[in-house]
Amino acid sequence: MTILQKKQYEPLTVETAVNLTKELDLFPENSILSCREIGDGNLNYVFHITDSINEKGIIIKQALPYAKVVGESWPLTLKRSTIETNALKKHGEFVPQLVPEVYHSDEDLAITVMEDLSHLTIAREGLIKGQSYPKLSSHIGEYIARTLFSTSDFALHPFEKKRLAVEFSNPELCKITEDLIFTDPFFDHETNDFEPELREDVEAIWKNNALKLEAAKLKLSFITDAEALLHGDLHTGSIFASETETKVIDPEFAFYGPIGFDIGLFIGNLFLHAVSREEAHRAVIFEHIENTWTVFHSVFSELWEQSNLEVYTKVEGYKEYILQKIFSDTLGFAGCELIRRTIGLSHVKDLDGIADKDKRIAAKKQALALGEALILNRNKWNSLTVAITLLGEKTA
Ligand code: SR1
Ligand code: MG
Repeated sequence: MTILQKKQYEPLTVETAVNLTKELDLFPENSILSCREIGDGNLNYVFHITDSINEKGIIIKQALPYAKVVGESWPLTLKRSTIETNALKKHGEFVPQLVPEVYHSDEDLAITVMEDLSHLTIAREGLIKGQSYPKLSSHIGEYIARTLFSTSDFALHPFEKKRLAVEFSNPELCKITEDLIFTDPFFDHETNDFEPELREDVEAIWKNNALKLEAAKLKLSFITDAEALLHGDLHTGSIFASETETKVIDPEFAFYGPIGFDIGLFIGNLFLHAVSREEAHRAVIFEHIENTWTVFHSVFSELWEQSNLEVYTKVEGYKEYILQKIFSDTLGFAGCELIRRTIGLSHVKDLDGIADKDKRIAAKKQALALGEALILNRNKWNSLTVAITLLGEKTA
């Protein structure tokens, strides 16, 4: 196979992925390798290569030069593969236990070769099946706090922070977010996708100037607040989990942005999952939502106390001001995620998978109403309990 020598991009197949693995010497000589393409995301190929002799596996993720979800008419930079590799490595410096290990990467082939996580399940899939992940919110709260605090101006020398901000400049992927999360769902745009039964609610959003004004402010914050190296797409499909373990994958949208964006996306996806459940089975998800913020707040505060780089971290009231800004951003970004996953491009299985049409529409209406409330009240609400109460009682 010539792929490695030529270093010329071409999409891998199951055969060339195995050949590449052999060239890279990633398995012992006596290995018998097999390979499956298992990518079910919107953008990339994911090859799972296993060795039946030594019972080991690896993952090769390859970026395609277009968005798989739409097709070749939507070209997309291959540089996102390098961003993903480097973000996994950078975040791995702070939370090695919560991200996959990277074994190899190749910028020309747009591949990242990493740890096999097939003993875990994608959190979204597991939650839909009713699986409980007792550690999920504690792990994600810790992941967010450690990766974001440690890459912020509170922890880094300003030269290093700005060097990283340049390294992780990710305009094309950010543009997807700017369009699909912050713009298109709030206007009558061709990318939107919703059932006719939701048209009245959707048109009310398009006509709601107060809501659109807040969405505009959130979009501006996403574009301009270079606070920390975000994951950038932290939904429950970007997380592998078991009862005891959590691994965050897929940081191809990583860039320097507002800290509340990662928390908001995660919490927003938990809300999307909560509304897909019967009320009686929501309590465990509500606990995860509140616990995410509690753990984030506690670990971030602990790191803040230890920080000695930014002199203002010692000034009374500054930490509270920063955490209040992050909380308000979190609510707003969660609200945008609820709306875009319901009526924009790229839905979530939690809602689209509800077979009963009336129940599906009811859940989607609840997601839209909650999304609006989160955006509009983000500067008034000082806890997540108010948002949770909007969805009903906290029953078991
Ligand atoms: C065209 S990409 C659509 C969505 O998939 C990714 O996971 C991001 O969430 C993006 O917005
Ligand atoms: Mg992804």
